[in-house]
Amino acid sequence: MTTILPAWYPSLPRVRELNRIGPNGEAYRITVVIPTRNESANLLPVLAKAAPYCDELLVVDGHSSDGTRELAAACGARVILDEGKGKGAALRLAMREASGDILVFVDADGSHDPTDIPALIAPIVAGEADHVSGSRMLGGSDELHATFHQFIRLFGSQIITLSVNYTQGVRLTDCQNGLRAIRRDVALALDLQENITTIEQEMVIKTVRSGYRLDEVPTHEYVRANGVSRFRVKDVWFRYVRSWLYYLLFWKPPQKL
Ligand SMILES: Nc1nc2c(ncn2[C@@H]2O[C@H](COP(=O)(O)OP(=O)(O)OP(=O)(O)O)[C@@H](O)[C@H]2O)c(=O)[nH]1
Ligand SMILES: [Mg+2]
Repeated sequence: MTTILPAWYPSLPRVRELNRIGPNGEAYRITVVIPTRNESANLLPVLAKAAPYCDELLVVDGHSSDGTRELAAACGARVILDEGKGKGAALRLAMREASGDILVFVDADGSHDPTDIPALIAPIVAGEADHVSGSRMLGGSDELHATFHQFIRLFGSQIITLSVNYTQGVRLTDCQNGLRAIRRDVALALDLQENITTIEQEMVIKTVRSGYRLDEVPTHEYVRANGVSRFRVKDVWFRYVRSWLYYLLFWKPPQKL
């Protein structure tokens, strides 16, 4: 992959301590998927830090009007346009389009640290997990604790996590994080349906209920680098509650691979 970075940008070494060879000698191709919607002010360091850890840098863009796509392409990323339905639909498109065996999802707003990628993929490469979620409860968050709105988000998220733990016999700490890695064949087998950020809990619940192995690693969440969050609980709470209850109680797991 050719990465063109501005002359002033500090050069980064190519792939470092990233083991992509499994116990039986199988080599995994890694695709980092970065969903973007008007993130030109934040994208460059995310691309630069993620590039050394992957074979394919796939930016899936939500019809940005601020030059995000042009910037991503100039940095050597492969850029695709989503269907205009939201982040969940964008990730589902990227799952179909990606060429990697392991997909790593990293937000473009600076909330996630791409240097967590080796820790996220290690259990999959070792054959010990099919899906690994970053956990803000284990790694800390600068975004979840300060305001009443953040408290409501955290409270709702914890209720969902507890319900998954006690109905499925697991001990998860974070069902909503956007930072995660998953085997591509498993992601496709989950037959994901959500169009917005409810896709995170859909992925977690379907992984557990289908009998795939879900692991968590501590990852820290940072405040978005530039711009303001568009997430409003009042606009989406109903979709979170509906998808949570549907996938946990009514959805029937497909045949496991
Ligand atoms: N392709 C695509 N990406 C999106 C879309 N909506 C948001 N994103 C990206 O998805 C990532 C997470 O976005 P959100 O969590 O919805 O928004 P946010 O403003 O970061 O809000 P917080 O959850 O508070 O951090 C960011 O990189 C966004 O640019 C969309 O419709 N399409
Ligand atoms: Mg964010």
